Amino acid sequence: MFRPHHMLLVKLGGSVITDKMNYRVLREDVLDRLAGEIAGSGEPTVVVHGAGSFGHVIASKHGIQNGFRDTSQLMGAAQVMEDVRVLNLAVTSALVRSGLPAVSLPPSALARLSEGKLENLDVDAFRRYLELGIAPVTFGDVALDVRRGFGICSGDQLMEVLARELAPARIIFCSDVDGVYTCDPREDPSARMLEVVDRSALDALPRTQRCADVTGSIFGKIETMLRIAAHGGGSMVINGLVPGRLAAALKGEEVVGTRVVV
Ligand code: IP8
Repeated sequence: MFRPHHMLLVKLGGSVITDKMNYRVLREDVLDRLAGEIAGSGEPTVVVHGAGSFGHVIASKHGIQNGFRDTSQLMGAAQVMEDVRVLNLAVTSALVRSGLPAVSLPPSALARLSEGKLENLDVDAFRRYLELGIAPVTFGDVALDVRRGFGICSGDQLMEVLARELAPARIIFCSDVDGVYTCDPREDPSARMLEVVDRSALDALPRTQRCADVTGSIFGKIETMLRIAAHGGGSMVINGLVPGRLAAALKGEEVVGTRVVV
């Protein structure tokens, strides 16, 4: 039975489940392990995943995030929708193989944007599948935009709306690093991980990071997490590449990572 206060909300970042450097390359071993950790929690869960190399390159090449301008974008939009569906099927299948009944709920069909902002999502469908004991799986996708024709609905926008509407007990973002750092740990060895980030800690971070994503940098992600926290949902960024960390975080154990609080 669906008990909202036990419900878990997990984002599998595109950088964790895909090889971000190579178009449409899945990290199958990582995905299978994370699916097992999610299935092992035994609690009702909504899974959101990013697009990684299945979405960002082609979306950016065709400017899908800026809306419909001309027909030359249409094949690009269709290609991105196809590619993220391929990724989504891999995620959903991995969950089902791990013993968790799961269903795909694609934003291209169930969401409406307005000027790039997620305004409308069929949250009732998520609730009803959860009540049945089937885990909804949604993802960064192309979606209809009532002002711009189409746009990009990111996994983080979905996290924000689902966190607000479903009030999960735990909200976990899986990244490919341990948490939020003072600067990019891959480029600067003096980078320090922050255990807690609030508004003032975010404002103190140097804004130097480059970003290839059409949906924004780590700063945009933290802004989203701060809005989630303002609605009463503390969330955490953890490293999904470390075996067992997601499983422990889902159980509410103390794990290495960054908590985002108001
Ligand atoms: O990876 C972006 O979603 P994200 C979706 O969650 C596309 O930022 C299609 C680029």
